[in-house]
Amino acid sequence: MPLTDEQLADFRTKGFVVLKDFFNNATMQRVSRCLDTIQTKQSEGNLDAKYYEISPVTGENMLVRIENIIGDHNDELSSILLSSESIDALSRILGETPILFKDKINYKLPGCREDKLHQDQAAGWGQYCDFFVTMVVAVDENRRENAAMAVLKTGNYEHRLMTEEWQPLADGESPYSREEEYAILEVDPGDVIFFDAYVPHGSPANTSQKGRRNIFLTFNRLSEGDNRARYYQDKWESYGPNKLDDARAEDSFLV
Ligand SMILES: O=C(O)CCC(=O)C(=O)O
Repeated sequence: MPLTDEQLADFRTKGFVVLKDFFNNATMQRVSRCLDTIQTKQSEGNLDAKYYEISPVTGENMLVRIENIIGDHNDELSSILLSSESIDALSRILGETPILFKDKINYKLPGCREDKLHQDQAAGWGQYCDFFVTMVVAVDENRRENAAMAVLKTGNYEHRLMTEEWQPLADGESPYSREEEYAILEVDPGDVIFFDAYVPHGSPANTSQKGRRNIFLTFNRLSEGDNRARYYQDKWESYGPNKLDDARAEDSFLV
C-alpha cells in the first residue's frame, strides 16, 4: 500500500507515521516463523548477532535483541521486508533512494527492561550521517500491557541532539509518564511505523507475560553513503554480541 500524501505530511509534521496493515496476515505468519528460526538457530560470527541481558524484572538472563539479520543468511525475511512497497515509502520519506544502515529485532520478552526515552541519533549515529529513518515492523500485538512504544506526538522536538551523545532524555521517568505529549502506539502484526532518528521515544519494561517482537530497519539517504559495514565493524569492537551465560547487567541506553 503506497504512502499517501497525507501520511507523508504527517511524518513531516510529527517525525513519525503509522501505516496500518502494511504487510498482510499471511506474510506476517512467514515473518514470525523466520524470527522463531533466527531466535533458536546458532549465530554465525556476527550474523544474527544476539544480545543478552539480565532482566531487572526477573533477574534471569534473557535475549533482548538480534542485530544484522538482513542478508543472504536470511533471504526469505530480507526479501519480504525490503519489498518494493517498503523502498517506495522510504524513498518518499527520504526524498531519494534509501540505503540500509542497521537492522535488528527487538524481542521485548516478558521481563525485558525499559527502553528509556531517547533520540536514536544520540547513539553515536552522527559519525555516519545526520539523518536516518527507521521502519518498525510490528510482528506481535503491541499493547500498553506489553510495553508498546511511546513516541512524542506533538512534533515539538529539535532536529538535533537534545542531550549529550549516549544520554537518554529523561532518566528515571517512565516512558508512559507524559501521556499528554506521547502517543502509545498500540499496533498490530503487519503495521509499520516510520520515525526519524530525532523523535523522542521509548518503552517501559515488559512486566506482562506477553512478548512483543518488532523489527527495526534503519536507512539513510544513498547520497550519504553506504555506512552499514563500518557501523557494524565499529559496533562489534565497542559493544559486541554476547552469550546467554554472559548476559550483561547494565540497562544503559543503547540502540
Ligand atoms: O523496542 C522498543 O520498545 C523500543 C526500542 C527503541 O527505542 C530503540 O531500539 O530505539
